[in-house]
Amino acid sequence: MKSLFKTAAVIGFAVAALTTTALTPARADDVKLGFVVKQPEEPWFQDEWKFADQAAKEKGFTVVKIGAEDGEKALAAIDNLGAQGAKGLVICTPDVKLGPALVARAKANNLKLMTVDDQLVDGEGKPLSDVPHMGISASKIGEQVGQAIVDEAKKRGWDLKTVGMIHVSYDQLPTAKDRVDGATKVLEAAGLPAANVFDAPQAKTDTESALNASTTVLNAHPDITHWVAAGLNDEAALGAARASEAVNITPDSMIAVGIGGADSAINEFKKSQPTGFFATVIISPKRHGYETSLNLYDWVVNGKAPPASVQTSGVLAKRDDYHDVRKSLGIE
Ligand code: FCA
Repeated sequence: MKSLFKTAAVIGFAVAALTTTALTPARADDVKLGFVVKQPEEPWFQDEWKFADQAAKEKGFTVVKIGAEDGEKALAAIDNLGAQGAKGLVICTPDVKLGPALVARAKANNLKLMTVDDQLVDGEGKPLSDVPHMGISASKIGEQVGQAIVDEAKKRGWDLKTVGMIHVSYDQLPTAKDRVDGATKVLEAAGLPAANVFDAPQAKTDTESALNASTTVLNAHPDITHWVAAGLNDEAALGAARASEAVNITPDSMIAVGIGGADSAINEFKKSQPTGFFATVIISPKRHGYETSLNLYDWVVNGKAPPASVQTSGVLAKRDDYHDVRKSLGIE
């Protein structure tokens, strides 16, 4: 009898303890959150991490930063975070089609899940809209790229009918397709013939892949003397610019405009002479790193769900004004 009472008391105590744990908001210094990115070597993602760290420092939580270059690593990262007792993660996935698998894995590990930059899709390619997401307004930013190219081509007195476009594409990623489509639409509306848009599909979203894809295009059209280039990010535009240099197209015959504005672009602007990388649309690593982390923290600690979808904007910057633009965005 005595032992039965004892057992009941122990169970009662355990239930009380569990209830208390469930009701007590987590203390900041107990909270661990993951920030997983697909390309940790890319300056954009390093900036996201930097701003995630800033949020963590301000609020007193811990950010665990993990690079996951493929699906296997992304799933392992989620298990790893679960094993460490993390409460949630922000992810820019290496493959958006992993959507349902990532959601299931986060759920199995009791982790709240948010996405940044690249939105998850289901088996049919539809966005997983119940996972909170912060991305860029891809079509609009692509149109800004197109407009910057058109304006500069006019300034240089080019006849758009004779200009070739290196269309650096990575169509399996919807935000990439929307960005490049936006740029192409503006260029064609301004008079660049659709027949002069040459697709340069990248195997990966880095400079080397863009360089390889662009080189093929340039080699196939030695008759064209004036070139423009657009792609999903600064690395894509840089790859096109590097390819033009390799075939002796001078910077005054090339207008490549990127998207990002992290060190990949800034280092280019710092060179003593202009290159074919003419401009970038600076997007905000602060919003994508700092704000996503704070939103996730608020969700974990206060139960306040993040906005379902946020689309951030961008501002055009060139060699001569990038400092001012960066200052106005609070990233310098
Ligand atoms: C994608 C690209 C990155 C960056 C980000 C906002 O993830 O691969 O380079 O542009 O969107």
